[in-house]
Amino acid sequence: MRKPVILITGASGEIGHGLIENLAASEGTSIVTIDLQPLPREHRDLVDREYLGSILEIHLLERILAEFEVTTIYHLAALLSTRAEFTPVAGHQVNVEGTLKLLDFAQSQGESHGRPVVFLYPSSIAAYGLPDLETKNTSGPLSEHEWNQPTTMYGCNKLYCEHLGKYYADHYKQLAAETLSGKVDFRSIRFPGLISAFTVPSGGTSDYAPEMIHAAAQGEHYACFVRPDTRIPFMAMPDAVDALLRLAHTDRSRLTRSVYNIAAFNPSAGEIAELVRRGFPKAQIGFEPDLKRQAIVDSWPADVDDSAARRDWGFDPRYDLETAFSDYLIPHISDRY
Ligand code: AKB
Repeated sequence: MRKPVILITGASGEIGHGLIENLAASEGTSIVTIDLQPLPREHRDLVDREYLGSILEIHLLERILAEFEVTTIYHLAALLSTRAEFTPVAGHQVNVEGTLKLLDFAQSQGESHGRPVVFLYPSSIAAYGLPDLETKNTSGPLSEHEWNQPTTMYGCNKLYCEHLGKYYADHYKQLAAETLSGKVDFRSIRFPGLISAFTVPSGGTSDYAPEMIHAAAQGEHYACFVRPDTRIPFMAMPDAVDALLRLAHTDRSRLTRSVYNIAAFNPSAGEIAELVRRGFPKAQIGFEPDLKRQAIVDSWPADVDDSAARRDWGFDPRYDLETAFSDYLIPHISDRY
């Protein structure tokens, strides 16, 4: 008999950090992880098996298939938007080919144990691409289907994989004599920029917000790479982890779509700097826009419409902008440094 487990890819990254702690806290949950980087020491005891390696290594997935019965997959592994612009082919390999391998793995798992594998896929506001600032500033909160014209490799990868997931869930091998779809229960969240008190991201283009606050807490000068008026949606990490768990646990019959926007607050970079200065009065923050990274953030929406997530699965973030700083970020980050 194979042991039922939850599989997390990219488990050593930012979302994995909070997700492992939450999942491990619920009794009877067994966790298997894959990442190129080892898990932090405090997480090693929380998981049943840690595989060190790439999601592109097919023999790793075969070993997991042979040994475990995977019920749910949180596919967090990805090369983020800035990094993928420097190495687009590697970005495509990890973000698209890696996701394809995981979807195929989920299909095999579902076929072998007979139940659909719940597949959680973090997509991103990078799936959008607005043509210019005027359109961005006048189009209001975007729904999931609007302006799906990403300008980055990462955004293209995310948008395509949203479709790939739907294909596996609904149309997989649709010309075969027997019905093979329905073995992957694909559910995706388009995340805004995420800000964690415990980890600092690397390789993203929304990184200016977390970098600004972590630099201030360490007494370091920070040169923000976007203009003060730059506005995109953000969210505190605990709300992102709660959202993944809540979507994973919602009865499929309540879901009217497979891709959901979520958002919590959408401050400008200047407003973030003010809040950071309020928490850390000695913060030294300057603005030195990098025009190329600026163009990427300018193509992302100023706000998104998350009414479908609120209606279908009760998305309701705990933190707004004020409380994210006062109750979560400032106290925890101050403790950390
Ligand atoms: C990035 O900046 O690439 C990510 C994202 C917005 O998905 N944080």
